[in-house]
Amino acid sequence: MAAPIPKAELHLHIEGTLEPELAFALAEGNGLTLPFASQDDLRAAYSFQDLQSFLDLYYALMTVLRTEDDFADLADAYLTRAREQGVRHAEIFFDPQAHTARGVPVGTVIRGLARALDAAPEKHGITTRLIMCFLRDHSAGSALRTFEEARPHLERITAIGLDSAEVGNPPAKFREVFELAREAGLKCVAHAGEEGPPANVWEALDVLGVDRVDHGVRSMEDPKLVARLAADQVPLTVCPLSNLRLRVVDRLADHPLPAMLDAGLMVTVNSDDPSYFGGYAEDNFTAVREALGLDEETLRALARNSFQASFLDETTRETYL
Ligand code: ES4
Ligand code: ZN
Repeated sequence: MAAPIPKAELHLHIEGTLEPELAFALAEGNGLTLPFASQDDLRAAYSFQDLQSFLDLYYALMTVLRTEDDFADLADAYLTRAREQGVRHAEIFFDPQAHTARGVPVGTVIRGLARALDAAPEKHGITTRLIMCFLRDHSAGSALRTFEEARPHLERITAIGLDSAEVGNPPAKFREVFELAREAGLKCVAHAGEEGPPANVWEALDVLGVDRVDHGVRSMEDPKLVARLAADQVPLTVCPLSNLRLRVVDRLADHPLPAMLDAGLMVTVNSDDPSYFGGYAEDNFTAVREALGLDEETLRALARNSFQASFLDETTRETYL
């Protein structure tokens, strides 16, 4: 790889960085047997029809994560890969309910991740933030209970987010937990307009009051929404290889990224679930350069946007630009 462009990663599910090798090692350490004979067998299952078929495997495989050390190992492995891909700052999602629902306390998850993240500036040259996501296919009550369980750890958390199955689970369902988070001084983001319609992006903005929209690619179907996103320079964390693998687009060459840039949107390029979608941060930059013919100046602008759209304070942000 040529020297990768320094960038921030703003859309990264830590559970989606679980590589087959680590999954088998953690399974063995925890006395579990995976329903795959080998790492190659597991990789062969990474052929997805849509978001749900991916989520089924994603939730199944992450059951190997049990102990604080497991979460620290997962995050440290990601940070090693991220640095090789030019990442200098990472705002990392985690899914507490995917772990608490199977008996792993939220404190175990947060302490494990935080241990690796605390070491990251010195060990990897990467600063980080943590974003706690709620699973939108679980109830609003479950999100509220999870938020209260995480309250003792909120000083570790910068923002809340909303992820998992979008269709049928619109943002407004989670109005209350987003209000509580804002009262607690947290930033807010939500996946919207990935598989779901532009109406979900409107709701994320106007009902949840999000500071960034994750994905948002289907916003391009609604010219009034595009005008709103451009006027307010709402950051959109776009994930090209994810959109390809989950069949949001048929071919990378059809991806709306160039049209989004032409419309004056504040777009960033990110990796989502890199272990599953075939590429980390720089791999996504390379893929869009090759498939969409983006020039060096545009790629630099995307990297600059990634720092601009981050939750770093103004002074720290300046040091990256
Ligand atoms: C996700 Cl690609 C994607 N979309 C929605 N939720 C997710 N959780 C992990 N990856
Ligand atoms: Zn995502």
